[in-house]
Amino acid sequence: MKIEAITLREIQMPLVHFFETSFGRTYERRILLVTIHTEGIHGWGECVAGEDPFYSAESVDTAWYILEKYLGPMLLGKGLAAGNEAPALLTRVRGHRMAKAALENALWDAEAQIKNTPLWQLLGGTRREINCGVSIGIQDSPEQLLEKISTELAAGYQRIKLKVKPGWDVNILERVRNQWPDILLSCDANSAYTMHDAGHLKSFDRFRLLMIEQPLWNDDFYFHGRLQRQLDTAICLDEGIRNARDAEAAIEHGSCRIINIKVGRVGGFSEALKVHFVAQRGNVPVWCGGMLETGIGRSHNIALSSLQNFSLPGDVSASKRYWKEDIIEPEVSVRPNGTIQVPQTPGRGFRLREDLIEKLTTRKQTLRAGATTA
Ligand code: OSB
Ligand code: MG
Repeated sequence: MKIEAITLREIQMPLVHFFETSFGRTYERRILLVTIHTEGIHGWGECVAGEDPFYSAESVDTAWYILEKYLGPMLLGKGLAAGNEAPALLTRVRGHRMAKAALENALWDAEAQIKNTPLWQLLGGTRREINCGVSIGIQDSPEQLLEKISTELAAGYQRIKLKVKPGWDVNILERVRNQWPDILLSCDANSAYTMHDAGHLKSFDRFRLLMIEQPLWNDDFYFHGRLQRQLDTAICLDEGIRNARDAEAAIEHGSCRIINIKVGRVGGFSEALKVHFVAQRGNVPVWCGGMLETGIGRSHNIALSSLQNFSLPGDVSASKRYWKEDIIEPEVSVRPNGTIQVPQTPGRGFRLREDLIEKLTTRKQTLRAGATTA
């Protein structure tokens, strides 16, 4: 694959319903999409960085800057045999894993098209369908939350994950557990607690949660290990796992019993696969996290989720939960048994609605070897 040009593009899409975590509320997404132009093929990648540097240090604007100034030029004019050759070419840039992932994943997307192979097969997946859960944000009232849970259970989702923070946790979990004693239930704190809350977090044990996701600092696994030894409930790390080395250290230290893999958070498909295999060797199940993606990121998450150790329901759910109109067709839909069928067609398995993408575009820039054009 000779990299002839790279297009950076920002699109804006309002969410069907706001999404609130312990770090803030989002009504509208700004999303950076990357297109790799190679041999008449367009490979697409989605950057999962948020509008603000609140989930992690990256944001849409930092990713754009790093892609334009450093990562794009490192690939332009190069010839690559496969997407998995990208990390070595980008390694001089430290961090900025979401920006790197957008680029690397676009290469895999192109490679799957060129090889006329489904992306999931290229990644080494085996599952024909993936198990789906939902992540439900903090709402304006507990009643609104209970209603949302009812809707998602009726749609067939296999696991409900609730966003929690101090003041929206035990009171909420109590009501949910009273209403649904037996559902698969978990919670995600996005680093809203400290070790001063260890006793409080221990009291979550009575809700029989499948896991509590990233209760402590985003950059920690030492204290998560200490906390895990005090809890019956499994800790799942999200923010804390940046790469396979982190996964190995966290597992060895006993910081978690489950790992959430987000391909953007770990820097692309290559590293996501490594995390998957490290966890598999350590008997730690993984599941695929979500970052409010459009259909491009969503289709990539489906492909990744087809690997064997993705044995717990993920946060990959139907397009219509997020978007009035998704930018792929067909949109991602979930069957009544709470699964998504892994597409058997070559590439990402979903066509792009390029006219719609064009309409939603608020800025666009094409980088070419030795030149930059708006
Ligand atoms: O921590 O998993 C998270 C969304 C934005 C930032 C962080 C997280 C999330 C979600 C949403 O939980 C998952 C989804 O895409 O549905
Ligand atoms: Mg999380």
